[in-house]
Amino acid sequence: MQFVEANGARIPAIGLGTWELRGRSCARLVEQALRLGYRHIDTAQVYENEREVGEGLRASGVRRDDVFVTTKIWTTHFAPNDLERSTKESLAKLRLSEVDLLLLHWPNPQVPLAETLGALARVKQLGMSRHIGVSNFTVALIEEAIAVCPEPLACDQVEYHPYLDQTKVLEACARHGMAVVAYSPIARGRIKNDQTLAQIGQAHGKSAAQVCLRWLVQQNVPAIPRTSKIERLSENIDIFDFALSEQEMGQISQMGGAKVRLTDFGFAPKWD
Ligand code: 1BO
Repeated sequence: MQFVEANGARIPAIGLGTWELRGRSCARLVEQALRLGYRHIDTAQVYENEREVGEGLRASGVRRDDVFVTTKIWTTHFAPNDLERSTKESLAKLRLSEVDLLLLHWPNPQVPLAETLGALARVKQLGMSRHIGVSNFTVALIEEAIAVCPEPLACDQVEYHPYLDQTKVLEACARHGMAVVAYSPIARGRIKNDQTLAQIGQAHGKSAAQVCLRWLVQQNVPAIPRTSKIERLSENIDIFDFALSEQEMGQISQMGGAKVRLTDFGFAPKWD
């Protein structure tokens, strides 16, 4: 497993995304992923599966300290007291004393960012999270966050795959030592049938999805593919025994002009 260093955090380059995984199958996937060598699990309050993520973690037998666990605070808990209270609730569900990374899930303009980030920094200082960061933040919001946050931010977790150019966010994060963490890294499965990626994969004996994940990791972008199929878990992590050439990397990056954004809501910020 490779790691991406970001403002003190050491983030395993491939993690398991758990959005839309629920109940026993979520716990089983987390357990299986960890047995297969995953060391990074991503959850969120709004996914309603923190309890099952914790169960899978314990069932795997992997030492807690060897696993990087991220959770995210939902936007309705951004008022300072509420943020602290809901973090405690998340930890109770996960049955952990701390997470590795705690993120603001989406920007919420209804609560001043300085107040929310002050509270997020405080839960870090209280030992509830080793690192803190944001998710779905634009460049302007990253700059604002950096200016008001008393603690370093480790990452901005955003939708990122070959069909969505994220150059601006990548540059802003790099300026501040932050990682970009990619969710929906295989574009919710659409990548699997991509002819260009499949062709590149043929030369390396890899699938289109593996080429896509490799393209992210080679940019120092940790990726958190979600799958509900146990057989896909091994495929998604088997990307560390080959490398894409500069020309292949460039060819894939050019596909970002498609501007395919799969996760968008009325409350989303005005994207870069
Ligand atoms: C509403 C959830 C978006 C991805 O984390």
